[in-house]
Amino acid sequence: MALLETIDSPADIKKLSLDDLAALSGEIRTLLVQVVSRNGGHLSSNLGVVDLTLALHRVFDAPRDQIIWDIGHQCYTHKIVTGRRERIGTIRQRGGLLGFPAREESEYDVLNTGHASTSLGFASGLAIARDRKGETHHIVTVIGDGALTGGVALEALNHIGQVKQRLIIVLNDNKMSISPNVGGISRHLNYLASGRPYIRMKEVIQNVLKAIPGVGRTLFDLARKIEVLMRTLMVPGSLFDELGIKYIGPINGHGFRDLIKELESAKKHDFPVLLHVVTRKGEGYEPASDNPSSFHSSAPFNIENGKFLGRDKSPSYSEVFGRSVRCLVAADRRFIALTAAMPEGTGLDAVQKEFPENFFDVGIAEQYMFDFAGGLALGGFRPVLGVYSTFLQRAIDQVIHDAALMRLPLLVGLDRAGLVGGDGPTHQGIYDIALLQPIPGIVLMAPKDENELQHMVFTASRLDRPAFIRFPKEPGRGVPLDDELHELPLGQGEVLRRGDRVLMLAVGPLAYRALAAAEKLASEDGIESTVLNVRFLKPLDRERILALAAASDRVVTVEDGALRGGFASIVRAELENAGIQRPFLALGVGEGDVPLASREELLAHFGIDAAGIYRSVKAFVQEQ
Ligand SMILES: Cc1ncc(C[n+]2csc(CCOP(=O)(O)OP(=O)(O)O)c2C)c(N)n1
Repeated sequence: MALLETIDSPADIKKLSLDDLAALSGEIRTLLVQVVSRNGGHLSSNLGVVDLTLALHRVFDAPRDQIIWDIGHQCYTHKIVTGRRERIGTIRQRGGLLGFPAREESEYDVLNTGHASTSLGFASGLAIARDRKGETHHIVTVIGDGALTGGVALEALNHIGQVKQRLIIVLNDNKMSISPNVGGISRHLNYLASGRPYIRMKEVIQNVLKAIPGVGRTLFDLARKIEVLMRTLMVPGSLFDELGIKYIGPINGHGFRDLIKELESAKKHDFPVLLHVVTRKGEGYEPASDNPSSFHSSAPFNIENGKFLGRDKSPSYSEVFGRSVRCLVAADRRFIALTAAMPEGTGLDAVQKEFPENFFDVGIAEQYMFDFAGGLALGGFRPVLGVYSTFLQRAIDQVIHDAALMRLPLLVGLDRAGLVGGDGPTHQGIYDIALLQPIPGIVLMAPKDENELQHMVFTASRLDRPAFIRFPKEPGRGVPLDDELHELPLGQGEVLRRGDRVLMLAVGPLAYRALAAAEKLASEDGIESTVLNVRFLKPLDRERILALAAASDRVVTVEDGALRGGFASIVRAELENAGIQRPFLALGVGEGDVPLASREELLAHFGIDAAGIYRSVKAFVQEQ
């Protein structure tokens, strides 16, 4: 790591020769593989942009020039060369560097990001602000071909082409979102990257010249010059040019000479330009370049053979969700599985593989996915959507305005609901209860384990209105999975244990943690509790909850989500309406930042692991 040790800031990159840059990128790749093999992380995306990142920091003067990373999952090299080299080993770990850019971490990080397609809007606003203030720095945004499929990025392109502010968009095209990228824009990028527009133009010019009798050598030379000129000016048929943004490319994203030359010349324009940079995901580490999807968000792995470590034996909630949807499709082809660029993450690749006709990946387009699903439902089909809780936030208007008001029967699996380890504040799934519970007519469930999840998928598939099932990112409990699925009685919870001192109302897999706490309270402290697995957040098992509360000394709610507006607020309001006054303890995610940590550490941090629940309930009982 000889060279890398001399890089304390981007200024040190500017001194290097092209050969040194190549050597440095090799050292950085080795470091990235080492770190991610231990901590997990977005390996293939980061390996793909090492050269691009070095070229950017070579050409631009950050932090004066502002370099923005869309999503931000590919920022590791940026972090390494902007003064965080020595802390890179702590990335994604408690107390360590975030795996995404964060303003509070460094002045080189322009935006806090994690969700896709936001960079262009910010860049556009920053460029207008700069110009109004008479400042002269550059604004450069790096957006992937996947993130470019997000509607908000396309809205930004539309506006940028109109306002025409000075701005450099670097399109990092590796043909991959997490999985192979999809859609017409992706096809258009392939067309541009292939150089076909240029070849076509060459043919046109040659044909025109051939049609002129007696064409001599000089005219052919002229034609060649016109070709070169046209190529640098504009590739015909580029969508970006049509929108008013000058297209430059394609550029080899692993060649420093070209990258530096094109970035330097992009600086000279006083209107928006888009540099189409072609990179390879996983570049430099064969297991990742051979299998970029698996190494997109990688678990720790063995560097020698690229095998992932410590894979859990019991299927994850995502896998069980995917398999359950696959069963629905197998039995009834009206069911159609939908994902917004997360086939593997949501488990719906199980449907994609076996029933490709009954599966759609719509790109990073959560809002569109809900409207598309609405259309399918109106047309008599049964859409099943897999979406992470944090990305559902994008589509709340569609849920309210398009699905709920028409009571369309969408079945939605809300994956990664609750506290999420490793990815930090942008990826927490803690707001879905608060966002969904006021919406009339919907159903919201939370299974206590993976077997209950199967039954909930089956139950939701029988409903005639939008139904959401929230489940976390944690290994399944390894409980037996029933072969025969049945409908759960709508709006009914499940009493797991009875006792008269404390009523614990627990959401999702926290029910087992509450149960463990209740057992310990009984055996060690003689405090008996009832534990209700809530199952249905909406419709709520209201009568039973009120009756149980009336029969208990105290009420405790336990949820893996934001307390404000969440389950605790619902129960509190119900008790108040019914005139039942009991000392009340709400356990969940309080206000304030969610720190970077693993899921188990976060549960402990917020006191909603078994030990935390035990401690809090014991103190609560002893209070009076
Ligand atoms: C709104 C939103 N939906 C889904 C995701 C999950 N996600 C993270 S990275 C990614 C793929 C991004 O592809 P691309 O922009 O091409 O970057 P690459 O990883 O290929 O470099 C997706 C879908 C997200 N971050 N934000």
